[in-house]
Amino acid sequence: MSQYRTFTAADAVAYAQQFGGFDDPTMLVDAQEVGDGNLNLVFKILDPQGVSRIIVKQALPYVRCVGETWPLTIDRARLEAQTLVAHYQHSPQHTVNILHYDASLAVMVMEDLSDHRIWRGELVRGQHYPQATTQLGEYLAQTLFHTSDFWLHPHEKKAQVARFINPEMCEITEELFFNDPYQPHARNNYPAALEPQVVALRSDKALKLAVAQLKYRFLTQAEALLHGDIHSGSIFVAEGSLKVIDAEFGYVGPVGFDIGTAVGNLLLNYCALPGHFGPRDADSYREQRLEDIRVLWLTFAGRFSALALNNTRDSALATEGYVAHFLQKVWTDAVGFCGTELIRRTIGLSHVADLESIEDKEMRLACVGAAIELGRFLILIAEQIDSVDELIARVRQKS
Ligand code: SR1
Ligand code: MG
Repeated sequence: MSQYRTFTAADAVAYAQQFGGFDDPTMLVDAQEVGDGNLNLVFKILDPQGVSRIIVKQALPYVRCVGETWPLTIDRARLEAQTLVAHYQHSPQHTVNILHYDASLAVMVMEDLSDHRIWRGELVRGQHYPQATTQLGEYLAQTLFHTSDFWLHPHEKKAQVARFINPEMCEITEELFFNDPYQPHARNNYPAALEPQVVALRSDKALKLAVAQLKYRFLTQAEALLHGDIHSGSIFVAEGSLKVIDAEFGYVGPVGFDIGTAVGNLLLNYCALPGHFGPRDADSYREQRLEDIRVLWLTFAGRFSALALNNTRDSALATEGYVAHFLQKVWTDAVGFCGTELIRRTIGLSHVADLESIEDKEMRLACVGAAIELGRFLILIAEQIDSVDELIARVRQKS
């Protein structure tokens, strides 16, 4: 921490010149700060033609979207870099390449993805990337399998748990996902017109019991090295390509959390689509989103299962039927966690552009209300939804 200073654009250029791995570092001449997330500084490092060549990212010692009143560990930069490096080992096609990181400056240098676009923006514009969900399912299967007890030696697995202990970032998730939306809290943020719906959530005992069970799993189930925040804003897409970024919430937790977050963000988009395309024209986009969810889960489950059936070294875990049993539990968790993502992104601190960018106020209200209701419904019936087709049928029935 002693060395830490907040980078200026000039610092970022100098750092990229030193650690960017360019034969001629003098070609890096300028920097543009483009961070639009909740937490960090992100600099595009430009050549003399103004073309972005490489990225320098630095963790600020506080939550950027709130300010210095909410201090936050800069060790998250180390955790982010190490999680991405670990994931890159298992899924190089779909993980951003970290070229260098320095824990004391909380800074990392990574490949430039300017030829890609953030998936969330594309989903909002109705742009379909046919391979994105297969690629995301593949990324999740490779990274989660190879960091789980199905693959790692038990000593290695426990060393991994220790290396990725991430208490401050986990605390954010623990509070924003599982506590804030279900109680009055200054961080909550929702339209006054939805107060009756929010009050109803707070007094729904069955819902709060189900959320408590999900939180307990998030707190205790050290299953695999999660990305920890795999929403559509943490994913870049281009034609035929998908790259995951932003893993500062990485820790060893329940596999269903990553799946549920990914599915939850597709469902947030599903809920928002009528606000962008009108109720009737939204139908075909919405069907596409449901198909995305189907492909995502089936790709993940199929690949994870094949990897586990062929590569599990532990004889007990290799018992016939255990992988299928494990994946069934992952699925149930995922449906529940997905519900909590829908609720925390509508009632809690951190919202999504899918809903926020709906121009018509009444329509926006209707879409946000539908997302809250769908989230509540999924948390309550997660145990009864035993397949992705059942999930899709229930979502259609609800909307
Ligand atoms: C205080 S951080 C709020 C949210 O932003 C990040 O992207 C995570 O999703 C976190 O929950
Ligand atoms: Mg992020």
